[in-house]
Amino acid sequence: MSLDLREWVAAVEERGELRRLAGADWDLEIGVLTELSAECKGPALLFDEIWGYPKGYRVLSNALVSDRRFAFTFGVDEVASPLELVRQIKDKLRVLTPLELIEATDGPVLENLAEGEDIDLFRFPAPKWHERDGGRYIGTGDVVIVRDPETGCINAAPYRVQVHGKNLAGLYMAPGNQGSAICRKYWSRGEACPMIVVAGQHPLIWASGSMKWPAGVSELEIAGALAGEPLTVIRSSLTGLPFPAEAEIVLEGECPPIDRRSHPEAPFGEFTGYYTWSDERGPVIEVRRAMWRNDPIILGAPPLCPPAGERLRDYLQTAQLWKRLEEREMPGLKSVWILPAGVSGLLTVIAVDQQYEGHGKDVAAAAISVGGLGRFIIVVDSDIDPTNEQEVLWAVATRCDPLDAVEIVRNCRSTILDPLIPPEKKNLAGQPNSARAVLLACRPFSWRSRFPVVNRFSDEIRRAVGRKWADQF
Ligand SMILES: Cc1cc2nc3c(=O)[nH]c(=O)nc-3n(C[C@H](O)[C@H](O)[C@H](O)COP(=O)(O)O)c2cc1C
Ligand SMILES: [Mn+2]
Repeated sequence: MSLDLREWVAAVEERGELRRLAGADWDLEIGVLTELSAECKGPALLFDEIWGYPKGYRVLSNALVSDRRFAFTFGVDEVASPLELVRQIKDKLRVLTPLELIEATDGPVLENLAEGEDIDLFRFPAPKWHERDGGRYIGTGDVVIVRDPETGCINAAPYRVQVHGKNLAGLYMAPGNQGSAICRKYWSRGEACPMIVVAGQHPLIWASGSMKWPAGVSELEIAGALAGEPLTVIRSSLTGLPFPAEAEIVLEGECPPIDRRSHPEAPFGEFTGYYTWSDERGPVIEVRRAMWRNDPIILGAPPLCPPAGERLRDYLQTAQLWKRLEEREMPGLKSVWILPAGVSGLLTVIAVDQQYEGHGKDVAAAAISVGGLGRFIIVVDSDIDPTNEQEVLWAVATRCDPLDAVEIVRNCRSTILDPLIPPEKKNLAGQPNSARAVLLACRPFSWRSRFPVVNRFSDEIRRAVGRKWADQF
């Protein structure tokens, strides 16, 4: 697959999964239409002739909200069940080898270039996505590219980017993320961090950036591996940072230490389904150069109140958690799943074939230790379909004794975006923490063979009787 967003748009349109909408307002209308359509897993939406903007300046949203488009984009089975889709992505991640970047000196993104006084971020129709957002966000399905000053490694990850002024943007980088750690290295020397924001690009570049990779692994090279074709980049004459030659919009500049320059950032409707954080002194990006293709497309991916919105984060996080548990050679592991309402692993379900006393607890402990935000980890037997909320709740209701099958693990890693962190503990310097609860919703191992038998008919008898009565029933 080519890593050009336009080819992706053309392919999706050909499959009847793209809807073009003309005349919407960047001020909430694009957001509302995106939410309404995402709630029914609708087509990708391509907004054009946006109110107050010339024709051609576009916003694409809901790129991967349907499982079918997700599977198509990742090159896996398009009619697979959601669990099978995630399993195939997990298997793909297991054997992925980064593909070295190809360097070019020219590309479509250089079609337009503005520097200094000519830069105007309001040239692009960045939407105000949610009612109470603090402003317009040009970066939601974006990637932010920085270079580690010590190792020289390039990091690319989606961090939201707000437009503050003609040549001033701001962003939010969670303290645990590599991008944030890299910025701090520059700041601790009193330097600004050179930075590139790619505000429109192929969804696989965004997807690759959104996953956690070991420090030093290049998300841009991973994007190539996911596409099966190396990414072509141009190296900037300004910062030396690479950016995709076929990107739609590239903003380049630097992020000064926050004690030198900062700006209020957010509130912003977040992935948890709340407005949880706003920063009086958010880091800024002083934009020195903007480059864009003719008729540029912003890739928009606003977080929406669960279970609506992109499942990208959950699917990829599930695949990565599953992969890591497999790498630990955890026996009896059947499947891993993050429920749609369990955003980003706040509610994760793991199905196992129990092999020994304490097995469920081992699996849950491993899941906590390999990361994710967590909150509830539900371990179920392998007869439960983890993607079926009702089955999971039935298992909790009937197999999980609160007295000795619920474990609380205190003071684990958290984020200021967690709606349960009280306001007085919300500051970037503090390290908020939160608890994990493990619900062992599997039959108690020691007497599992004597556990009451499920009274649902076996598949065999259901099929046989169903066949016999097929014409009358
Ligand atoms: C749609 C989307 C939006 C995201 N927005 C942010 C954000 O605003 N700030 C942030 O720190 N992380 C955000 N993330 C999560 C990071 O991209 C993710 O943790 C990534 O693995 C960080 O990579 P890094 O460790 O290389 O920095 C977002 C993820 C997705 C999928
Ligand atoms: Mn990284």
